[in-house]
Amino acid sequence: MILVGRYLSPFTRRAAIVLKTLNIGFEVKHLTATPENAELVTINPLARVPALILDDGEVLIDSAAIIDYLLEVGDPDNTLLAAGGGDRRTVMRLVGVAQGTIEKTVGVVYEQIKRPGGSHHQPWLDQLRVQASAGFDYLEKAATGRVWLHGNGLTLADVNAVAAYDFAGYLPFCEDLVAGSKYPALAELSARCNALQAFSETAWSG
Ligand SMILES: N[C@@H](CCC(=O)N[C@@H](CS)C(=O)NCC(=O)O)C(=O)O
Repeated sequence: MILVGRYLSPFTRRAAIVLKTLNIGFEVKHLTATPENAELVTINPLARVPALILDDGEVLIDSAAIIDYLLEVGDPDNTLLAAGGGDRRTVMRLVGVAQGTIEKTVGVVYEQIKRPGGSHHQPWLDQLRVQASAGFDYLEKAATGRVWLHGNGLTLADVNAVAAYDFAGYLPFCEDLVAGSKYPALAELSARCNALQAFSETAWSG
């Protein structure tokens, strides 16, 4: 199968981490995410990444749909996400906050790079920063005093939280969100996760 996107995208990275954690073989194809990219538009009409092209040509669009499929075929013991009940709801809540934090952090970047002449709309940028910071605050609280965000091992909650935290540190447009020692528990969680191949092999190196 082919994962379309590059690891700078936290949405692509979270799908890649799940692929690697579950030992599912895949290739990566980097296509620039703009509507002018005709090849990407044939894969995803929205011209967004990630997409996952299965071996029979079927295309999965959106990281949530990709991960849903990967868990179905590659995680029969439900290690990354419990099959049901309170454990599943807790992980999904943390995943939801982390995914929203990623969306707001990506928004902070886009607000600064997509407008002409380096301009931006300050009230909207401020709001995005407040929302992203609230997400990181929430995840920091959840990570404090714990090895993993939920239970005794790596779950989808850790994958998403680390994808969010690491992404913010990758780019000058958003690194201040997590700079310094603002989030010690998330920094520790990131270090712990990045000791695993699924994370280190998908870390963005520029
Ligand atoms: N909800 C989507 C979001 C994907 C997304 O926004 N990806 C970004 C890259 S980080 C993208 O393709 N941006 C281009 C655009 O939206 O125009 C997912 O989880 O896959």
